[in-house]
Amino acid sequence: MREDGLLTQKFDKLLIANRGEIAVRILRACHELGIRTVAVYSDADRNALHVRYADEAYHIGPAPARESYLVIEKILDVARRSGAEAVHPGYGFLAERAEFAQACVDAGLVFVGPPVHAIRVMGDKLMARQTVQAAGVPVVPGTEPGLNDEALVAAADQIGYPLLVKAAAGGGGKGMRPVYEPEALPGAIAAARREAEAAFGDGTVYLEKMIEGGRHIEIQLLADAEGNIIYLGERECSLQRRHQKLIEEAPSFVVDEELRRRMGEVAVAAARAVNYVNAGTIEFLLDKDKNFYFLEMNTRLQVEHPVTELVTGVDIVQEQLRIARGRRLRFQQEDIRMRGWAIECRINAEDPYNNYLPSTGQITMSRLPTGPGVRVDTGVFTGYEVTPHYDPMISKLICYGETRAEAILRMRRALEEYRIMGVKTNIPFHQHMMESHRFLSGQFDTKFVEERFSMNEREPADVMEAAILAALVAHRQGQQASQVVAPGERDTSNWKWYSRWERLRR
Ligand code: MV4
Repeated sequence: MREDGLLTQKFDKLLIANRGEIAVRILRACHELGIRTVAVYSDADRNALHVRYADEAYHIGPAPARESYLVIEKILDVARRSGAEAVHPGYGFLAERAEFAQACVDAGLVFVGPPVHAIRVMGDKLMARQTVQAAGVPVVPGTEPGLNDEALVAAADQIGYPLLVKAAAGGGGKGMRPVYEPEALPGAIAAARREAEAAFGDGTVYLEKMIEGGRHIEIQLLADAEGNIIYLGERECSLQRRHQKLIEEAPSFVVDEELRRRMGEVAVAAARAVNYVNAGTIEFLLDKDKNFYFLEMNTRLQVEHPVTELVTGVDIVQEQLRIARGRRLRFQQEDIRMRGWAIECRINAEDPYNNYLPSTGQITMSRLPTGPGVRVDTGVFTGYEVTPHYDPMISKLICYGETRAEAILRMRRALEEYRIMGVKTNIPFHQHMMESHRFLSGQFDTKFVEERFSMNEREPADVMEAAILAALVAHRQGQQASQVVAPGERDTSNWKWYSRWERLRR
């Protein structure tokens, strides 16, 4: 074991400390690599897909996660009983809990993830900010650690308004408060502190200047135990609602080769600052002038990893397992090429026509879309019972095309094919978004879904047409700047897309 709590060594049997689609995704990678698999399940998951796919499955308690999937001792007990030599935490649940990674390593188990130290540093958002800033990574103007309320108020005038009060122990938007004028600051600090204390047992808060109209762009990284770190390009994750991502794509409409290289190199420097190993993601905020700032590092496999897999051809979960087995990265930075475009729609059991209210019950019928450029990652099937105990995401629909336009056309076609009965889903939301001129033209930021997107409004046809053309022109300029069309020469490929789009429009 390394001093920072990293253990890498060959293993032949792995326990998956998770459920649902991500447990299934990890099982698939294991089966491809000849690794034997151990699943765990709660009362609510007796018939789940991950239980059926695994070589062995162990019951770990009642449906509520805090009595099953979140109980470290139960997971370790199954590892002991089954003879598993490694643990993959997936995302959510125990994935970013340093004490879980530590407990695995203490039990002699390989934790398929980063060193304990890296989880700890990046888990404290204020410490993460300090650490990467010292490594030359741009952060949003804000406060240093160790300031009392008085010092925070004094620092605020330097930073300027609007600003955000953030909880050090927060992350993912938890415990964040906007402040628009000085009079509101002391109250916001006190409230944020109280909230953070209650939620995380740590009331530490800090201030950051608020970047308005920014986009959420994240860089996927892979790092091996020898210190080789590469970036697999970016994902555009701005389409969110209440900090839940709904649609992700790779590449981003607004990132060109040069910006990708700069963001990638900065992301590698951030990871290197904590001696990072395994798969990880650096979240950046990209402002209107294309300045980018470090927000957080996610020290886990992410929900949206498939869009990166489709455009790079790298199987991220297989790479995680290889890295954890102590192997060197199989790729150098020059080997990584992004090709085509991938879009992911998260299919949630919720009602987009009723304030996204979660929908539960038995799935009486499920017919998945397939065909060219379509991938579905799911843990559910006909007969499956959607319960209120876990996340409402029941599947991920990922479409690939040579261009963004082709990916969108395939997504529309796939959403049309998709049939789920028994629970309500947000498929209509995605269909509506795939028609939205703002989505088609790539003009959206993190506020778009909540503030400017309505399920009830229809955009007029002429606005749609203008937007489609704008999107196609912008896309071609960004993608194929070197392909010159002679003056007067009609660009027929644009027209082909345009007419197909026209036909698909309802
Ligand atoms: C910000 C910000 C604007 N300015 N920080 C939200 C999640 C967490 N990772 C940080 N978040 C933000 N931090 C500064 N200084 C805006 C957000 C934010 C956001 C970021 C990414 C995606 C969606 C978001 C929605 C609301 C706010």
